[in-house]
Amino acid sequence: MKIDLKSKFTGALIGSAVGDALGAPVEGWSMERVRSVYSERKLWKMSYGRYTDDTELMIGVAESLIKNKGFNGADMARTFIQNYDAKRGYGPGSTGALKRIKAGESWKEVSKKLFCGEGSYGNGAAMRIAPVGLFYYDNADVLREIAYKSSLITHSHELGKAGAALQAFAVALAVRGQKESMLSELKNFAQNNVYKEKIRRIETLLDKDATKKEIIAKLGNGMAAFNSVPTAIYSFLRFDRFEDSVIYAISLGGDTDTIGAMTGAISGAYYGDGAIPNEWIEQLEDGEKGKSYIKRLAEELYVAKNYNPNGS
Ligand code: R7I
Ligand code: MG
Ligand code: MG
Repeated sequence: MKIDLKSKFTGALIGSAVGDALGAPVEGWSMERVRSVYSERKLWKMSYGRYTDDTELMIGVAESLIKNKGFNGADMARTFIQNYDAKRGYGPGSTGALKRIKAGESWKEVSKKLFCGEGSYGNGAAMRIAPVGLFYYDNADVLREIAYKSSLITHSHELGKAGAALQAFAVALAVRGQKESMLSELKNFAQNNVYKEKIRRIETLLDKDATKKEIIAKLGNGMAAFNSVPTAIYSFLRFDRFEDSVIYAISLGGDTDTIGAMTGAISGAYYGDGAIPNEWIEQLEDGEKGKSYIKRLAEELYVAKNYNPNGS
């Protein structure tokens, strides 16, 4: 079945927000503890439809790409700062970077000073990257370049940036309908050995119907980009329905809102917004920048993409 492009753009952004809101109440929990509140029932109930920093930052990425018809680092940083709501639960590195940019330091330099000058390899750049994957879905080189530049606002560690680029490319491949060929495409795309190894592991694990414990041990479920991005890709590839992938991702415990958001972005980009359970969309918050606004952003991103088809 052919799914139209606009539905894929909406699916990616709403899918990401849904995964975030579904995983948020259990963020940081073990796999066993998640099982104690989310039963093995087929469709989980979204009890609390509030999204977190993952979605708030993703909204900022989309707003800035739309406004500038492409990437503008100073504007994207400013947009993150304007949207920042501490109650959404930001990571310490991202909070520190945005505070320093607000105080006048350069958006290109601040993130390099974090973590004793190593820069962050947290998943904060990857979890917000879906709009970059959509806007540059047909141009892998520009996609990588913009994923790196947009990551730099908060994350300068190579593993943080490469994780964001890999997640963006997974979203792009999903938009293009390339599920069967996703792993071989990702293998060609990845330049960093840590991610190359993780992609090899995804392949092996998919072949053998692995247990959740194995996935946690071999791919990871923590806050580092090299643990959560591969797990999101695996969760998408293992199943054939949006809800099965997102439920699985969150059931692993750990950084559940973020792995849920990343899995939701890839799955939504593949299946389109029509595949996201209504029960979840209904529960998702709808305030000033809630689900109606996110849907509108997806449509505007789609229009902006058509206005700038080469994605330059
Ligand atoms: O990546 P970031 O924005 O955090 C995102 C997470 C998601 O789970 C959100 O849902 C929210 O809860 O926060 O924020 P960072 O602080 O840059 O990175 C997250 C964590 O990764 C850090 O707090 C560290 O624990 C770890 N980390 C590092 N540890 C040691 N050395 C990231 N980079 C390093 C490092 O270089
Ligand atoms: Mg979060
Ligand atoms: Mg998280």
